[in-house]
Amino acid sequence: MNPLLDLHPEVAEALHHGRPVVALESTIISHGMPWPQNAETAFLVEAAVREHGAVPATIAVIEGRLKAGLTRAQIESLAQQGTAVAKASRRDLPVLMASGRTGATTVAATMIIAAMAGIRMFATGGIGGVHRGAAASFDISADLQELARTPVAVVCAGAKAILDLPLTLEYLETHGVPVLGYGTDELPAFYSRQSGLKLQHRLDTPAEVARVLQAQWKLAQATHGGGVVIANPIAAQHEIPQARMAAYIAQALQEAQQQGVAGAAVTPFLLARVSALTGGASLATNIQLVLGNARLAAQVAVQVAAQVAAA
Ligand code: PSU
Ligand code: MN
Repeated sequence: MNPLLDLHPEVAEALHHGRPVVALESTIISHGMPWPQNAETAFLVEAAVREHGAVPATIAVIEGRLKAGLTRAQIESLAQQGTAVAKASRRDLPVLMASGRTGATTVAATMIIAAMAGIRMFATGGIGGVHRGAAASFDISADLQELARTPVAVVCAGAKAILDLPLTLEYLETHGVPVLGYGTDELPAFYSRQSGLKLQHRLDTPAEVARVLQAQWKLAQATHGGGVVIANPIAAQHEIPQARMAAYIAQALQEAQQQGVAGAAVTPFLLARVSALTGGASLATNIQLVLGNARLAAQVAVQVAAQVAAA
């Protein structure tokens, strides 16, 4: 076992027996949602993974240790401390490890720890991406670079609508990251089912997705290839159509600019502002889309395990 890593006993046992495991991130808990909805959501997401036949492994850095699988108390503490916990992306990991500090892991850092643990499926809300105005700010999430190099499949509701979605897709294409539409021909826009951006690949069942992942992992081994994005639109009854979101997003972006919000603070600021501007509607949608992604990730993980066992 990797000496940097602590596996929760239930996660270790499942991995040892080739049973399905789904990784979950913790930035969404500490920085993506307010207390107490963040703790409630984290527990609901773990329950959704279990209901669909997989073991959840929520990932974080706790007092300098890389953790795959957290206790209830650890999740609760990350939720309660909120933004007092460091937001940990790839660049932050060695500093947190060396200083024994705690960090909530982004998609990028969660992928790294999942890969170290041998977990290939990961569910989140939305991946980071190319920010609007990136030509001037250079603000491109490290999530995209991680998807290019680390072989983990990320189920998400597309990229957050606060981003530049066309440029995010271009970046993923350049870096050879497959983006699979699940039951859709276009990239979902997080709160909304549609973005108007066509995808090249559509799959309609967990078994089909699992077969593509198996192929990608073989390729990744031979070519040092990276991850896969599984883009799963929010259920229709929970979506906020793009036209309604556009004005709120524009206002949140303007406020961020006026207040000089930059760097890692941008994404949490925008999510919180959009939530306030929509009177909490975007938070309810955010919770539902994470749950939907957790269910699909578990279903795909179950299919992967079955296909491996049958091979
Ligand atoms: N999706 C959400 N809520 C979040 C995030 C994504 O629904 O809080 C977080 C993820 O952890 C993602 C991060 O990795 O935002 C991206 O931040 P940045 O743009 O600074 O890379
Ligand atoms: Mn950024």
